Amino acid sequence: MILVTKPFLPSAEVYKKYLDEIWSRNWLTNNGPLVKEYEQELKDYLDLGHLLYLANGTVALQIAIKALELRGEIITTPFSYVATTSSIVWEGSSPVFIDIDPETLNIDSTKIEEAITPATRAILATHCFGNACNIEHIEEIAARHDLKVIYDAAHCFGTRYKGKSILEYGDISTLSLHATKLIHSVEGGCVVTNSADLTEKMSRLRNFGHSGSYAFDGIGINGKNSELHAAMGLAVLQSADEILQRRKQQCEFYDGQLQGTVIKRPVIQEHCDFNYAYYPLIFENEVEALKVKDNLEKNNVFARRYFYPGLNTLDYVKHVELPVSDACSRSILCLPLYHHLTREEQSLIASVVAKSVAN
Ligand code: T4K
Repeated sequence: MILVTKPFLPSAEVYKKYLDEIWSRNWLTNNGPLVKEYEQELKDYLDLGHLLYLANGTVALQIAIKALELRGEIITTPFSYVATTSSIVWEGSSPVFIDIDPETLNIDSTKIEEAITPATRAILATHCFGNACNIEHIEEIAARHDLKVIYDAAHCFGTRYKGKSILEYGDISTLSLHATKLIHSVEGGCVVTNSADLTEKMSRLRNFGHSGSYAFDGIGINGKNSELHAAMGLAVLQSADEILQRRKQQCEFYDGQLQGTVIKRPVIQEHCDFNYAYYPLIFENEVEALKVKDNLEKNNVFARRYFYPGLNTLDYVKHVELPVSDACSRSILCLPLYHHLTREEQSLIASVVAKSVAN
């Protein structure tokens, strides 16, 4: 059985070395030494000034929204994982969905201004599948209308934009380090900002609002992560170069195998040094996508409909029709992609896809 992804496992020996440290210290969580070491290594690897390691990418979004004190309308994308929208609603704001760009699958920045109302507080855009949004345009609009910008960069470990980590853009960017991600720590996430003040504030927010052992500064949540997760993160990070490099080769291999078919692929935003996190294919319509999915399943291959259904159809949001996103959600499939996926497996998958669209 070939699933859409398979978490990367580091050598058990490397992981055990970190576990031995944990056993000898008897320190398991609450900003322990491995969490600090992991934060530093992530900053070094990604070349970032400020980063906080959190429990997951969802709490990272919630903390970002809370830190920027957003209450009102947040303009956002309908084409993302559910956490992008649920975190807005969870934090007491309303998502205002606008359509996506048919080429990049990211929020269509030309549609932002017409959605701005006196209640608009921010733009929350996903760099979908690791591909950059139209950052310049989003930030120019945000500056003109005095709006905050959060990027859901859950898929973006290793993506660079204009020569620096994509996580450096926006007021805050969030990352996921979930087991299914390119680089992971089982569960995990990060918030990244260029502001030392915001970092300090988010550090309090992730720790119940503690400003001292017996002192609190505002409301907080438990967004911390543990020494065991940091240990896995540190062990996986040792293979980051190899993982990123192999992923690129695997995507290029799929490209080669699918060359000549009529299947559409997202266009990578200019100036984006993409991380090849996912391999999405956009078919002509839903019938075609489901036919391919079905044929793959007959061969024990399980592609996924990321992202279906559109977030504008969730039962706790105001429904709007968004033709590009609605059509894309129905006609997209992500092919299996993970470190140990072999050339033979990729060839089989590509040939089933190619034959399905030819018939
Ligand atoms: N924003 C965006 C844009 C996101 O994509 C996500 C998460 C978030 C925010 C929130 O970040 P986190 O709070 O998760 O850190 C998966 C992941 O659970 C989720 O993290 C991810 N996005 C989303 C795109 O994909 P599912 O529902 O597809 O997961 P699941 O359990 O079906 O797993 C996918 C495949 O991986 C399955 O075929 C089985 C395989 N698998 C999975 C796990 C967990 C394994 O082989 N081993 C495993 O341990 O959501």
